[in-house]
Amino acid sequence: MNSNIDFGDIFDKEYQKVNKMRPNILVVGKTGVGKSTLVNAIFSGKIAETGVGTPVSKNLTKYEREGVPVSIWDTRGLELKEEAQIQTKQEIIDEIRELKKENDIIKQINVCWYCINYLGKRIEESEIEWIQQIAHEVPVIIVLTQTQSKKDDEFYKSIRSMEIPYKQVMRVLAEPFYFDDDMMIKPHGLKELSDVTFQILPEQLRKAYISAQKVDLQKKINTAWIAAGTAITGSAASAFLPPGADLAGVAAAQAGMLASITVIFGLEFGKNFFVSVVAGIGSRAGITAGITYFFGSLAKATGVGYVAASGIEAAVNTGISTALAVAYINVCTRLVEGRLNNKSNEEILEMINNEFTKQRNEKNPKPDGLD
Ligand SMILES: Nc1nc2c(ncn2[C@@H]2O[C@H](COP(=O)(O)OP(=O)(O)O)[C@@H](O)[C@H]2O)c(=O)[nH]1
Ligand SMILES: [Mg+2]
Repeated sequence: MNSNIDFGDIFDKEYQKVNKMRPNILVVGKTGVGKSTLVNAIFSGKIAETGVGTPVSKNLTKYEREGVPVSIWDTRGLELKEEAQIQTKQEIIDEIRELKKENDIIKQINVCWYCINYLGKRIEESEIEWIQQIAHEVPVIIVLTQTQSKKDDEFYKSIRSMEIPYKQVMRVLAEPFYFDDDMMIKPHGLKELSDVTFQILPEQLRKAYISAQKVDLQKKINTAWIAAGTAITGSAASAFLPPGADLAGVAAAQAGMLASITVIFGLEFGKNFFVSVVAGIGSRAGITAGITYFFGSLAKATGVGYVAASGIEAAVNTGISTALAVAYINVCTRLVEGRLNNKSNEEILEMINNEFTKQRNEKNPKPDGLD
């Protein structure tokens, strides 16, 4: 029914737009402090375990995973003895500088998480110097990992008072910490770290970051809504279709809008989800009058051909697209929140349709979870 639209291709195009602008995050710290655990807690797809590492230089490897638009940079050689480390550290600094020289935000390190294990309660002079060197090259967030207490104790104060041009000192616990069977500290600080990172990143890389992270749903909703607005405004200009016009353009614009929302919601809503659920929206027969506008199916639905069918005014098109965006964002939100576990694609489709009908009757439709 939607044979003229290649949904897989539309998804790939939207993903590539975001993927091109992926941020580079350098994660540094001694072995065992909790770097991998932290990366896996903040981003979708367990990049630290399953990501593919590409050596970028002698001492830097970047880890990436399909569907998660972020690159995690890891250092090598810092497990070595003290003397060997001095040289490695200098080489790493040189490599960071080299990347910076290109003056291209997508090639350089955009932010560094310098991880220190809070449980150790101490930091050596040589490590302080090392952080200082990095902080002169790139924005550094000092991350105190495995923090159990958020009391401002001496260790925390001593880290904060270090003479290093860091951006922030953040305390996190990436996974629950168990004392006994019945005593547990919940993870904390992840959303806060994620937000500070987001603020530091260049504007152009923020959308990819929002897509890759999984700890801040609010940002996904807000960003998806902005993306929908941009798509709707863009297509409104060309939305009045004189009789005889092809509806494929409107249809592709709507599909593109939904693809861009899907990408922002992230990996769990990959291409398969998009192709199987979204393609279904326009192909369901006998549903509301509004939804038959989707994906160029209007002409078929009215049964009178293009002349009558293509006279869609911009305002009508905008209203439909807006209601569709809100419906889709609301359903994606519920999916992320785990409220729709075990629902089939067919049931999800039904839910989008019901939401759409509801939003069509709203004067001023907006996603539920909007800031
Ligand atoms: N409970 C708990 N354990 C953690 C946390 N972060 C790290 N760990 C543990 O510390 C160990 C080393 O963590 P890992 O992430 O592999 O450290 P890395 O070498 O810096 O990548 C693992 O056994 C983790 O389970 C945390 O936030 N909570
Ligand atoms: Mg690790």
